[in-house]
Amino acid sequence: MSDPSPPPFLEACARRAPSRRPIWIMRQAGRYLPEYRALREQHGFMTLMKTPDLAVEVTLQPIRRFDLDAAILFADIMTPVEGMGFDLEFAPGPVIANPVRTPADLDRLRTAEPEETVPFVLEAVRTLRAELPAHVPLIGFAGAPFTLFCYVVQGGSSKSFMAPRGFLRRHPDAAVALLERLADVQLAYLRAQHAAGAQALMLFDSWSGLLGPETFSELVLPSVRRIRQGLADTGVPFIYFPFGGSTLLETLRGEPFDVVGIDWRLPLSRARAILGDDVALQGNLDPAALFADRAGLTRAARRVIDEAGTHPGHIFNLGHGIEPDVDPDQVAHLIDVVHDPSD
Ligand code: 1CP
Repeated sequence: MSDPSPPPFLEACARRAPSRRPIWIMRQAGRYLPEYRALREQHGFMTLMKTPDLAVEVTLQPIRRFDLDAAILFADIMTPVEGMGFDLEFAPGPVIANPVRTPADLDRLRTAEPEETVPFVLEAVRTLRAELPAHVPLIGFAGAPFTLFCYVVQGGSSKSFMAPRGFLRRHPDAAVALLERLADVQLAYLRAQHAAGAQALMLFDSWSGLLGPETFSELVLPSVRRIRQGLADTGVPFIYFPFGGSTLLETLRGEPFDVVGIDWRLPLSRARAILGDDVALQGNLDPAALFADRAGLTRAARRVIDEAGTHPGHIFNLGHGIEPDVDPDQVAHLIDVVHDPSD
């Protein structure tokens, strides 16, 4: 018989003592793995993402190699945005040929069902759910409305995202309308992933840290709540990750999020003091710690564990995605330390 104990990742999300401290790694399927690079030499990123067998294979690569406690679907936060009528490419970050520049541009946006716009994602989720071992839950995900707003108004990546931040100030009503449209599309997308078998749902808010707390809570947080509320009846854990968002945590206290992701800039003990005990924390090893020697990596991982304290709601992760030139053996070592920190 297989192990009857509940998956540690889901236990930690529910703030119940897990049988071991769970760990997964943002961007765990990616370029630091030779097996990913081999596939990527044959196929473009869009093809990997849009071909269910390939997306399944890439998702499973790190699960085969490492003793990880969760899998994350291989897709991108921009994937469902194409269905709204945006021309999307990756170079390697997202590039949008027809960004939103004026409020009138909102009129051309479409809202279509995920089954129509991203059937390949849903098929990959169904297959993964059947293929993953029982102790490795599948995380579905989407981009948070403001982060997607940044890309669709800027038209690509940026350090400061001044075009979207300017749009937010110049056209607050149109900005809120666009955030709501994006929230509705992401909500439908996450619900479809859940229906296809995703066991936890994560919202990546990579750029909300560019905002001050007042702007964030007045204009942006309502669109996150809209998604959270729309998922309540699914009963699966909801993870919100405001990257660079340490200065926003006060505004998140008391929100009904099961898990909040913390980047490496804020020790987990301080995040815990701000957010209170009613939430699990995910994070937050500095991705650069994987470039330390073994002893340095061990120390850095143990420090994160010490900072997490005795609260049962801790999911070990990096504070942001893994870097492409990390040695996979370092990842194996990190996972060992997290599972058995006293060794
Ligand atoms: O060339 C390639 O191989 C493509 C590189 C790549 C990959 C592997 C991109 C382009 N996206 C992805 C996959 C991806 N993106 C996943 C897969 C699941 C995983 O293993 O974690 C996830 C969860 C994302 C999420 C994502 N995409 C975020 C949120 C997390 C974060 O990093 O802050 C963001 C901001 C994006 C946009 C994006 N897509 C790709 C790149 C290079 C970027 C970042 C661009 C930028 O910095 O503005």
